[in-house]
Amino acid sequence: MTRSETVLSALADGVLTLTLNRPDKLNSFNEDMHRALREGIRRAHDDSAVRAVLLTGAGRGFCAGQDLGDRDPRRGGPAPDLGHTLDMFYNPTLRLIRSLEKPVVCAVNGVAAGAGANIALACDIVLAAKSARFIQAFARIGLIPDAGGTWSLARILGEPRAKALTLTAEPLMAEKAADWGLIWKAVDDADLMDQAQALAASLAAGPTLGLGLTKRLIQDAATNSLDQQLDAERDAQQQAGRSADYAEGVTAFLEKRSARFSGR
Ligand code: LHQ
Repeated sequence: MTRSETVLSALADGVLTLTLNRPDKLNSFNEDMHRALREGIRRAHDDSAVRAVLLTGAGRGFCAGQDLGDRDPRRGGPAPDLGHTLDMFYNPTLRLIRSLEKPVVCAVNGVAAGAGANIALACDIVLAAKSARFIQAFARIGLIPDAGGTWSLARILGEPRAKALTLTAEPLMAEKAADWGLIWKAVDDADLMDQAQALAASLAAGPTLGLGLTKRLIQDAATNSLDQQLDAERDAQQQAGRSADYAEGVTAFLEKRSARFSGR
């Protein structure tokens, strides 16, 4: 399988759909898939035709984290430097997702384990099939939760639930994940892709400059003081107020019609 096949990429109506595509391995990451996903997200940064991203998985799983067959310890040799793997692969991708000033929707179509779960949680709006489960599988193999998991779980869930999920590696079903606020929605399996595509399309047709600024502000709120955040809101609102989308939004409201946003 070539690199481009390990992540399928399709752009339509402003939505770049990236589909993790190693279904026989539950879309676990090998180096090709790491590179292909990173290239996909980088394209979303660089290509103004991309106004939203939809990330999902092919087959019955979303992503089972790192391909554990890639570093079979039975082959012997020195222990791998997994910190290097994070520096080379997961961390740049996580940073690209979080710094992308465009909405990223994730459709978790099946099991999301290890780094696969935490990549989903790094996305902006996460929908999951009701049959999907999230597993912080790391403790089963002697690792720590990576791909931003310790950061996002502790922030979203608080210590008690974050610790229980990561220390036990118990699966968390999609509906409970939604009840806990870890994801946006759990939907019937048959409806997942329709709902995720409709959501991504409606975001892509929206005032994406303002949506991108909103994403950044919400993320920065975690580390800003109120004073810093008020200043950041002022600066972003100044920018949004100068956008063509603001003028179009207000004009459309006054003319009692739907707005036609351009993302500028
Ligand atoms: C897999 C995998 C997989 C290879 C399913 N690899 N083949 C790690 C190291 C390096 C750097 C830093 O970061 C990380 C981050 C991580 O992500 S560590 C966590 C790695 N992931 C896991 O530990 C999860 C391993 N997988 C599982 O526990 C199960 O497969 C889950 C619970 C995800 C799904 O269980 P089932 O639905 O029962 O499916 P299955 O186990 O039968 O898997 C289907 C196939 O996919 C099977 O292959 P086969 O040839 O037997 O049909 C699995 O071997 C393969 N597969 N995950 N991570």
